[in-house]
Amino acid sequence: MRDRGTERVITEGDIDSFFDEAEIELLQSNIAVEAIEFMRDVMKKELVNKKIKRRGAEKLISEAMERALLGLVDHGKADIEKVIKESKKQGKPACLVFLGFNGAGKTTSIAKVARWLIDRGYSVVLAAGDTFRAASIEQLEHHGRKLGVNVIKHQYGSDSAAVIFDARKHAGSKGIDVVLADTAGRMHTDKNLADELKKIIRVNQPDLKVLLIDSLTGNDAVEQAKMFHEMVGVDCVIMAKTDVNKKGGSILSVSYAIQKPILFLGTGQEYGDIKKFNPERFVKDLME
Ligand SMILES: Nc1nc2c(ncn2[C@@H]2O[C@H](COP(=O)(O)OP(=O)(O)O)[C@@H](O)[C@H]2O)c(=O)[nH]1
Ligand SMILES: [Mg+2]
Repeated sequence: MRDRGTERVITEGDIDSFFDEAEIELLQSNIAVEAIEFMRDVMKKELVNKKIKRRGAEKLISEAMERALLGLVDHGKADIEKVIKESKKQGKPACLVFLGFNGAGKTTSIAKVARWLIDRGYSVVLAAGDTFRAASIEQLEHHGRKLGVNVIKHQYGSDSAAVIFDARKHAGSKGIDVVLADTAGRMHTDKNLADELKKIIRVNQPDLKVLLIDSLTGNDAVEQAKMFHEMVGVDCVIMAKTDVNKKGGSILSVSYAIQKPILFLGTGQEYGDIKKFNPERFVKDLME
């Protein structure tokens, strides 16, 4: 920094050397390289040529850092209740389709979201749209029984789009507010997954496409999010298993990569283990 008596002027080099020092720590907490570059740019725009007193430097930088982090993750609110109310006005049930790889946490999160909605007075039906994975239908039915909600299912191997269509029809005729639809999540290379998901979306025109990301995925989380987003367009994200992986970086990176809000964080295996995501609070906690 150039000295001007007790005042200094912040240079680009100051920000660069700050990031050179912080980069490893940021990467280790799973913040993706492109997200770090975004933060570097935001901080340069805010701070370069600012005059500061020697004492105030740290506070100024940490405040700019906080705003840069918020910029990564603040992509509006995914307001699930608003979506439901708008569907209701149009006289139809809201349809939420859950997407993500096997093991990401789709089925568990559907059960948690169902409970969350029931607690808020909404009626729910589940659609067993994962007709591929062994025991997936039974797993959903198990949750349905425990939660006291109906599960609409066909046979294994049947057309997932049709199962979800039936669940919507069922909900429409019974005046049920929300359809939560499970889907299959086979691996990357399986082209059929893309075809199947595209068909589900085309046939059912869901109100929210909710992507499930396993927090434990680490850096691959960003690639997964981009892949699903390119495939069908994701509206919002649930990050599961944040109780197991305390690093918040992949949450920021995923949200930044597809410029979509985080809806919930999964925080455990029980139905109550789901938390509405609050960007401001999240960034404040991260800075501590
Ligand atoms: N600790 C923890 N485990 C979770 C969470 N969400 C899901 N799981 C577990 O992750 C595993 C896979 O979840 P599942 O819902 O079957 O994933 P799916 O294949 O995407 O449907 C199960 O053992 C779940 O209990 C979470 O937020 N925290
Ligand atoms: Mg499942």
